[in-house]
Amino acid sequence: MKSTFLWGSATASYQCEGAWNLDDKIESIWDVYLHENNFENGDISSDHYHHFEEDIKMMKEGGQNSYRFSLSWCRILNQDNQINPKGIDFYNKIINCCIANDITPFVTIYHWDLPNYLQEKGGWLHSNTCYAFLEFSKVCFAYFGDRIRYWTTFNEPRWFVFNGYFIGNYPPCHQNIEETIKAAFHVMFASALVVQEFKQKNYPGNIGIVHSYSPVDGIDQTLATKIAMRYADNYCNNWVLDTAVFGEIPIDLLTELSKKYDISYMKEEYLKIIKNNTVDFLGLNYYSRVLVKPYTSGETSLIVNNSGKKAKGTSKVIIKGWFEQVANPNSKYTEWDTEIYPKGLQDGLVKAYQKYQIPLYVTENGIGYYEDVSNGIVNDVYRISYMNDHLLALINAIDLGADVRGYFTWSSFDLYSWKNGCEKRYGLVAVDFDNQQIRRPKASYHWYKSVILSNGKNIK
Ligand code: BGP
Repeated sequence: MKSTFLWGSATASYQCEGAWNLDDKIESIWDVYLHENNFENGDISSDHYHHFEEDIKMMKEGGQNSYRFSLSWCRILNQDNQINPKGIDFYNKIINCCIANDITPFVTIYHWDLPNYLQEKGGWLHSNTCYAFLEFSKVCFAYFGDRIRYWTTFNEPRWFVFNGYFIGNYPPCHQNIEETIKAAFHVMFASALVVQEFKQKNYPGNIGIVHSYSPVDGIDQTLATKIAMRYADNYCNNWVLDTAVFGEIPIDLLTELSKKYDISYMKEEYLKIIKNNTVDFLGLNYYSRVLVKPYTSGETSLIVNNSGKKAKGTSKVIIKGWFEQVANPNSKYTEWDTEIYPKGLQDGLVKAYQKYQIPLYVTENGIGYYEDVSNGIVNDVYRISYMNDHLLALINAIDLGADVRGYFTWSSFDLYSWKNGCEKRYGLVAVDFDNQQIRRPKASYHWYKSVILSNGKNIK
């Protein structure tokens, strides 16, 4: 591994900061949605807002040299688009603390916590939100750009757009295919607007986007399966990756969509901005691949388990006329029905590099588990084994020629797992949510440190 390789871990503002209404922060869609429905929320969560120094020090002591975190729009700007100095101050402190500990900050501008007032004005269905996002990004660049060298515009457009507008289990909880397509387009346009700003103003460093990467495999080699794989790849990956890297939405995808839907809001002037403002690198979050077969029957349906409860064998994706996702009877699955398939990371990184030819970072990878953190050290051997196998896949991909420059495990410490609540834990460090958010490193934290110190050599 090169000496510049980023060995890190990742979090997101809403999931870990807590302090939901402190220091003039305004409400995000998640605050409103979770409060209104009486769902478990991130009001306090890991209270990173008050523990960030301790957390960053632990990263340093754990050998990590980079921290991926996101900026909360709701802390930085108020409803009248005025800058909140307390929000700026908070992120200045985080960034400075990273730098003082030799930790490279790796910043996500948007990890899903849209200001609620913007949702009330139409959210991602409205191009005004794209320009509001540009204004927010300008503030981020102006205040933090002197010290940040790695920026990403969005975390996982597919995940938050499909959950919010198609499945309806994330705010704004719509179930509408036309809206899904429109929101997806606006997010990709907003990303390009921000890339344009970054490049025009010549900020130092690089800018990318983070994608929930699902490399596609087929059940066999037949032509029908290959066609299904192409549909699945467009659906899962290409609309984000091709659009961000090549500046073009796949034409066969647009052809399909335009047969059924009005896509006239994809104006030439917007497409031009997308074309001319492509990313410098890709952040790929990898949890699993997708295995597909040709479509047989049934309505379009997307069932994912993020109820917080274990539910093996319940996930299902059918896109009518395009493809069906199938389970592999020979694979292991997590309790939340995610296939554990490290080879998918190796293949996916090689494939992505061959196609896109720009630097890649694995910006999330990890396993959620129910764990008792109330006493002693959590002996998370399953996490060690999961990370070992995925790091081996990453090293193999580098050996096969992929330019992979960093690995961030999800997550730095236990945090709020969206609709899954706080019980499903991903952290290298345990957070005792019932006992003043006390932190205790898990076995995986020490193991990861030894991996980093060996520069990956003790991965087997
Ligand atoms: C990714 C998100 C993260 C994180 C992770 C685990 O999609 O970027 O924010 O939450 O998935 O998912 P979950 O917490 O739903 O188990």
